[in-house]
Amino acid sequence: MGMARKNVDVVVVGAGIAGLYAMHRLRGQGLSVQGFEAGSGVGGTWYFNRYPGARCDVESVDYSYSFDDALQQEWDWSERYATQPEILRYLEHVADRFGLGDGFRFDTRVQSATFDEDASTWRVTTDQGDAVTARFCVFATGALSTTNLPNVPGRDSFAGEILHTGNWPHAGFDFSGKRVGVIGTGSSGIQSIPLIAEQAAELKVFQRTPNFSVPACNRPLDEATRSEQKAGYAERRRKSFLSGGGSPFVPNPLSALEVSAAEREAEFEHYWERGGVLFGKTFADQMSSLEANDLARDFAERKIRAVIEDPAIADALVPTDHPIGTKRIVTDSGYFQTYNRDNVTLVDLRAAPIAAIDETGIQTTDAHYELDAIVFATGFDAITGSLDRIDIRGRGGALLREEWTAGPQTYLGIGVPGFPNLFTVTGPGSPGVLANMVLASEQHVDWIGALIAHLDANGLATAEAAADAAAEWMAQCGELAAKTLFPQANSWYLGANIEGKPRVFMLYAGGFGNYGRQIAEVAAAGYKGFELVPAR
Ligand code: N01
Repeated sequence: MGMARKNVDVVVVGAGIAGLYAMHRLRGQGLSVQGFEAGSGVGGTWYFNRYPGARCDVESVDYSYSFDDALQQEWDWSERYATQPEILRYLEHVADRFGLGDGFRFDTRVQSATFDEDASTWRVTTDQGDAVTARFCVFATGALSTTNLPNVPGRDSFAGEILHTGNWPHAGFDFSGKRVGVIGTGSSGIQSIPLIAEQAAELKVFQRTPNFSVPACNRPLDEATRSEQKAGYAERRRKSFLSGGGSPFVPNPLSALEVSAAEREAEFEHYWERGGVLFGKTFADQMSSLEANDLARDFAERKIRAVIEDPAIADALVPTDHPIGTKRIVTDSGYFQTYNRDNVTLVDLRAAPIAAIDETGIQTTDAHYELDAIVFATGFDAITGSLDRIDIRGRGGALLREEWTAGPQTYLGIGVPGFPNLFTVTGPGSPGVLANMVLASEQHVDWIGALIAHLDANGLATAEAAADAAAEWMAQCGELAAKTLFPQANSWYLGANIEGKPRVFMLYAGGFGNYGRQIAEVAAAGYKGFELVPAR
């Protein structure tokens, strides 16, 4: 692999779902593009998150690109919810099919991006010594890619293996015969725990906060189902782009409070059987009314208790600190049942927190656990983390992470005041992770591509989000979030999982379809809210 090109129209950072499509779309409109990717191959989050049990919680038929009908007709998903290896194979296939890999320099981390005000260009440098000048920078760095490895005292003295779900060894890890500790019970912990339990001699799960998890109801897809899905793709995608969450499902329009108890129970049962995050759509007001949410929460609690043999363990596993859905509902396969196994112990950190890690294991305030391996399933510095660790300097040398110390400021989740021609894909201020990330990435990249085409067609050099437009946009995001129950959870949506991060709900909670309409209106109005500056 040679050095990167010195001078291009666009630098794309990241070769995950968004970066791959950006490479395809922007090249396709005649732009020269240089991509950079820290991993050794394409895939982004699906490249790094190789832990056992990793799979998507959006149905594969929906969690796939829509931009090319031949692609969606050709590709066969084997299961309703694909595993990480299958999704990675799909993304590698897309890269091959559209010849995208050669646009990226792999094993290369972008270190800085600096705006040159005189030339109206960005200078991008990497840890491999590249220095590239570009008119535009597209940050497709992902919402969940900078891992959070808590700095537990003594961590590095541990003599056994330390793993993080978000950066799993490519060769896998054999837990056979080992005493294993898993710290964290978010999606990554909950997906991996049942599989680790099957292999390990002993598994201790260190739980600080219990989480809601709904069985995936995963199943293999047969040929008939696949054919039916493919025949209906156009309609499926149309509905998805209009929907709240980017998949072709709409919430039940009923209020949980207006139906009879029997009807309510039947609806909960029906949506529970649909599996995973779809349970969040049982009633229209489940995410806005605490009273409605409590009913959903009570139903989920009964489901959890029904599969756990020991009531004391069930007590410890039932979430009590947040309304259901205000943290991403986990989509699991046999999670709660795992605690019925003889080789699995739940260590409740609310009763006795971790005090330290030492050479032989984990010390809580009341016991010591001897371990051969510790799995950190402790999540990510989400949404802003991957941007914050790059030195991004805009006009006047302003550093992006310093501009955002009180919380991210974007216009439409795409442009940033003071940072002309820099665009974020599925970044803060957009629906981001509240939507299907594949379609959300396509939506953003298409919009950015059209903006660049508009600039070039009109002799314009730069587009910069106006400060007042961004302030209004973020205020709107705050108002939308305040109408929901989201702010009530200590979630990574609010940065609550990272010490020192400002507590701001970072996403647009008004729905993917509504957001799409809003950004289309901005484009139709000549990119209202952006300052468009002619070339000199
Ligand atoms: O991370 P998380 P994740 N000591 O932040 C605990 C997506 N995803 O990687 O809640 C002890 O949710 C922490 O405890 P607490 C999905 O959107 C999707 O699991 O802070 N514990 C929590 O239990 C998801 O939401 C899939 O008290 C500590 C856990 O670690 C997002 O990624 C699969 C700790 C972290 O949970 C992130 O999920 C995987 C400490 N010092 C991920 N620090 C799909 O299904 C943290 N914890 C598609």
